Amino acid sequence: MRSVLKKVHDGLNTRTGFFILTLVLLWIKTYAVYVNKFSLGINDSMQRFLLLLNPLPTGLLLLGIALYFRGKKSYWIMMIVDLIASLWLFANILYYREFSDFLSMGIIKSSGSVSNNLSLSIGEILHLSDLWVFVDVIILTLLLVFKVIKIDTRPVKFRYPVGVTLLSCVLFAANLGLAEKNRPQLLTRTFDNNYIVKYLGINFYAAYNAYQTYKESATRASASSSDMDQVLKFLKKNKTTVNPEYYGKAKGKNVFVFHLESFQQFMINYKVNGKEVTPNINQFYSDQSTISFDNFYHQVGQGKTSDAETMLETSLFGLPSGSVMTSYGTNNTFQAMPAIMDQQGYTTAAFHGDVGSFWNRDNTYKSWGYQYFFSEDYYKNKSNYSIGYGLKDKLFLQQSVKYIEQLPQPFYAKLITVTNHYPYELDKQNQTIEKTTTGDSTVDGYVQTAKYLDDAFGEFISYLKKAGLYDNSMIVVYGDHYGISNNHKKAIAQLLGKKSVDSYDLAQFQKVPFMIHVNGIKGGIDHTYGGEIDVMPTLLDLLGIKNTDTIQLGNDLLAKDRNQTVAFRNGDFVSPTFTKIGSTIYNDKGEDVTNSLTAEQKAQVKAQTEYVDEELSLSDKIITGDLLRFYTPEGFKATDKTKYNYKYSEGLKQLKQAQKDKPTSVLQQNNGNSTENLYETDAPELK
Ligand code: GP9
Ligand code: MN
Repeated sequence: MRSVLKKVHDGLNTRTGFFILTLVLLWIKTYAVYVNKFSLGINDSMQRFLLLLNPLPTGLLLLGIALYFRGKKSYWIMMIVDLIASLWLFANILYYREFSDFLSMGIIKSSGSVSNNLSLSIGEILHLSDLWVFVDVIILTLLLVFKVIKIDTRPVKFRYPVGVTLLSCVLFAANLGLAEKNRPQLLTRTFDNNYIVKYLGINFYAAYNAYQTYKESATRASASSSDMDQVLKFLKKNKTTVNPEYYGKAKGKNVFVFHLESFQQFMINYKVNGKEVTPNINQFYSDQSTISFDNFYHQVGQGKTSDAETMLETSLFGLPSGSVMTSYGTNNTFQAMPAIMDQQGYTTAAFHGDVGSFWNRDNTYKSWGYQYFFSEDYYKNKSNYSIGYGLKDKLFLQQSVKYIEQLPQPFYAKLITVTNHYPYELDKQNQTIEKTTTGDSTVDGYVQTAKYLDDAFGEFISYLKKAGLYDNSMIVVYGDHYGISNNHKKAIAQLLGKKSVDSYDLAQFQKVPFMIHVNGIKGGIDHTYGGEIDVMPTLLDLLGIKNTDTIQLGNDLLAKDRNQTVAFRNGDFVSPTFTKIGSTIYNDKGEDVTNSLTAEQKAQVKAQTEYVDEELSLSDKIITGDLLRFYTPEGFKATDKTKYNYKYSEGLKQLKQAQKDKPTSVLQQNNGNSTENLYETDAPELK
C-alpha cells in the first residue's frame, strides 16, 4: 500500500503527472456540472458519449499551453488556466439557473442589462454546491504552495507540448465529426447554445461565441447612420398605397398568429385514399370571412422557423447563412411587431412547447418587445407528452389556454406548433390517417403529423368560438416553411400525381398557406403573389396602425399596386410573369424561356432580379450593421430589453398583477372563472 502511495506521489512530482491530474480533475468536474447543473437533453448514446468526451480536447489544448513553459511558470500557468475554466463554468451555472441558457459574449458586453434581468439576488441564485467547481483548483494550489507536490524543473523537449496540442486537435476533429453526424449543420445553423455545449463543450462554446461576436461587432462598428439612406430610398421607391376596403378593418381586435410547423400549401384540400388530411384547416381556408392567399411562398434560408419568425415580426429577411435570431437577436435594435403592438396598448405574448433557448428565442423576444414568453417551463410535461422538439400540439394548445385567458385584451399572441416536424414521427395512438405510400420513409409520415396538427388546430378554434374569442380576434394562420425538402423529388412527384418534378415545380412547391380571418371581413381566395416578408405590413394595415415610417421590406398583400416579385433567400424568385431559378427563366406556365425572351421581357427580368438582389442585400446590411439603431420611426419608442423576464415564476407574477392593473382578460370578464373547461381535446395522453 505504502509503495503504491509513494509511486503516486513520485508520479505527481513529475510535471506530466501533475498535468494529467489537473486535466482529469477538470474533465470530471466539467462532466459533473453538465449532468447536474444543466439540462442538455441527451437523447441517445452518441450524445451521451460526446458529452463525456467533449471536455477532453479543449482541456488538453488549454492546460497544454502550460507545457510550453518551464519550471514554476509552467505550474502557475496550469493553475491560472484551470481557474479561468472553473470561473467560466461557475458563471454559467448561475446564469443557466436563471435563464436556462449559456452566457454569450453579447450578454457579457451588455452585462448591465443582464443584471437588471435577474429576478433574484445573487445570494438566492447561488447554491452551496456550485462552489465545488473551485475545490480542485484550491487543493492543487495548496499542494503546490506547501510543497506537498514538488515542482519538476527538468527541461522538456519541445516536441512534447507540440504532441499534446496535436493530440487535442485530433480529438477535437473526431468530436466535431461525430457531432456533425448526429446533428448536421450544427455550426452553420447554430440553433441553440445548449446544442453547442452538449456536442462540443462549454470551452469550445466560449471560443466559438467570442469569434462570432467579434466578427459581428466588426461589421457593426463600420456601419454608420448614412447607410440608412439607401434603405430609405429603396422603401420610398417601392411604397404601396393602402387598400381602403381593408385598412383598419381589424382595428382593436385581439390578434392570434398561429404558426403551422412545416405546413405546405399543397396540403390544403389534399386527400389520402379519399380522406381529407386537414379538414379543419381546409374549412378555415374557405370560410367566407377568411382572406386566403394561394400564391404565398415561404422565404426562409438556413434559419428555417427562426427566419419565418424574423420575417413575420420585423419584415426583414433571414441571413444568407445562419439565423438572425441566434446571431443578432440578443443585441440588435428592432422595430418589431410585438413592440409596435405594445405601444398600441396591446398585451403581447409568444407560446411554444420547446425550451426557451431554441433559436435564441429567450433573448430575441426581448429585443422584439414580447411581454411574455410561455415556453416549455410553463407547461406540464410527462414522459409521453413530448415528441421531437417539444410538447405535442394538442397538449400544448390545450395548456396554453390558462395563459391566454389571463392576457389583458386586446392582445397579440403567437402560438408556435411543433409536432408536424421532420422526421414526422407520431406515436401510434395519435395516428388517425394512413401514411402515404411513396416508399420514402421521411416523407410518408408527413400526412400523419399534418393531420394531427389539423386536429389540434380544430380543437383550438372550437375553444376560441366557445370562449368568445373567435369573433373579437383577427386570426392569422401560416405555414413556416417546406416540410418536404427538395432532396425528395421522387416522392414529391408522387404526392403531386406527376411523373417527375423540375426546378419550376419545386419552386411552386415552396408555397405555404397564409390566411387571415376577421369576422365579417370580405374573404375569399386572393391570388396576389407574396411571401412571409409581406405579413407585417399587411397586418398593420388591417389593424389600422400607421406604418409609413417603419422599415419594412415587404408590402401589404392587399394593396393593389404592389410589386409581386417574391424573393427566395438565395436570390431566385417567382412572380406572376416570370420565375428565375439559378440562370434559368420560366414563364407562368413553367416553360423554360431563357433563350426566347424578347428585349422587353429581358429588361423586365433584369429589373426583377435587381429588385430582389437589392431587397436581400439591404436586409443583410440592416441586420449585420444593426442599422435600426440609427433610425427610430416617428411615434415609436425604442424597445427596452431589460424590461422583460420570461422566467416561470416571474411570468406568473406578472400575469397576476396584470389582472388587477387591466381587468380586461377573458378570465376577468368571466368573473374570475377559468374557461379551461371549455377546451375539448381528444388527446389520448389525457385519458
Ligand atoms: C423548435 C422549432 C423547430 O423550437 O421551432 O425549428 P425548425 O427546425 O423548424 O427551424
Ligand atoms: Mn419550422
